[in-house]
Amino acid sequence: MTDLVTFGETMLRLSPPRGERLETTREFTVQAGGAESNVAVGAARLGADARWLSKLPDSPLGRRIVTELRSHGVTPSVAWADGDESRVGTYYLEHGGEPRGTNVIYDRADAAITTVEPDELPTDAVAAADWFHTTGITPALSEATAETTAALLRTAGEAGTTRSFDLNYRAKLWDPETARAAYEDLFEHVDTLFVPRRDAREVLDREGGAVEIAHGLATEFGFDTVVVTRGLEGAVALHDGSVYEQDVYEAETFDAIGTGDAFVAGFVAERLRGGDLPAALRWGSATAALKRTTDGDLAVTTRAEVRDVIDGEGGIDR
Ligand code: KDG
Repeated sequence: MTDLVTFGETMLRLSPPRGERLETTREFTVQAGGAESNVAVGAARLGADARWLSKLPDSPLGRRIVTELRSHGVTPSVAWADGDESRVGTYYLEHGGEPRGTNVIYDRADAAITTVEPDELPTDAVAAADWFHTTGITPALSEATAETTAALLRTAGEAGTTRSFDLNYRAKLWDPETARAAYEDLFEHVDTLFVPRRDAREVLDREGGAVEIAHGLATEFGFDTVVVTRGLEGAVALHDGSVYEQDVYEAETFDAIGTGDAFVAGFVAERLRGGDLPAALRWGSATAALKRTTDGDLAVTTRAEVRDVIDGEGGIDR
């Protein structure tokens, strides 16, 4: 039985070397990147049996994504589209540095996943899994992805699979009002919500601090668990009426993209091993810290490294 199933788009991430501009670079590093496969990779690296569901063109670019995810221990379950008629989404990432911010440019309109239907995917794998995870990026992509997201959450709910949803609001994909309406339609099918405090305020129209936000959302939508992330201020979780706080672990940031997904991966991996809420928050936070030290979307780490972060052990291993 699979521990974790995720569903969403994975793109090719193209980034110039640090210090070079998109306008002038002659070189790109190419990596796979997508919030839901980032979670699957992070959790697989921590020992979970993880499967990722998506749709890709049957082309060298589509196969490249599958090969990269497989190399990290994820099982891809892909609906293959005609390789000549469909496309892989791409995103360009120009690293920032004071005083210039990091810039993401999407080139993902009409990617293969925008036509996905639930019956193209192994929905029985969702029903058989312990945990199903998806994010607020997927319903933003097309009507078909929104409907498939809802269908998979329903399937998971009927089967008793725990369902988590990371809000992951992306302003370049839609506006706050449209996003909020779509999220609220899905919330009744979600057990654990991950939400950045800023998005709770700006997209979900919530007021107050993290604890108040978590209580409000849990009361209104019936979540078992709400995890509100607050960047460098750490995370707050509300679970079965109790509040838990988690600080961030210090990290030298090399690449912040994928930090939130690494947090979810560590959290879910620990819950799947039977860890309680405080332990899951520690694993989430430590996995996120390790992600920040490496290039690319993926949390390429090990259980021993996460344990060392939690235990405060680092330094040179020789
Ligand atoms: O969370 C990291 C994601 O933002 C990155 O993988 C790209 O999936 C992506 C998106 O849609 O922004």
